[in-house]
Amino acid sequence: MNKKTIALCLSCLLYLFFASPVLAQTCSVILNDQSQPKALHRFCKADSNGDDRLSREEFAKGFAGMTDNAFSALDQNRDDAVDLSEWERFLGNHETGKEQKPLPKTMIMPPTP
Ligand SMILES: [Ca+2]
Ligand SMILES: [Ca+2]
Repeated sequence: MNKKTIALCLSCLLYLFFASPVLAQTCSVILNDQSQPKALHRFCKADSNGDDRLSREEFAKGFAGMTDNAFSALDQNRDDAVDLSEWERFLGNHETGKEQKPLPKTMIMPPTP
């Protein structure tokens, strides 16, 4: 392996390590990790079929206080499910008292209609 190849491999590894922590999260990991935020545990407990996404029905059961409008606002890619990354983005936007890096513009929640 020459130096260029090694540098390329290293940058790929760094990219995977830093760019995809959200993608690496699954409910099976979260539910076994008590250090994960309670809101994530709640999301995963509401995921009754274990696909790491909440359908409208699962969302309504797990978060009875939240409206259908909230679901629509959370479902940013409009696939009629709230996945873990959408949920984490929501938590990041709404968390208080915890330092948050500013989110890129594309990740800011649209206003609730
Ligand atoms: Ca589900
Ligand atoms: Ca979605």
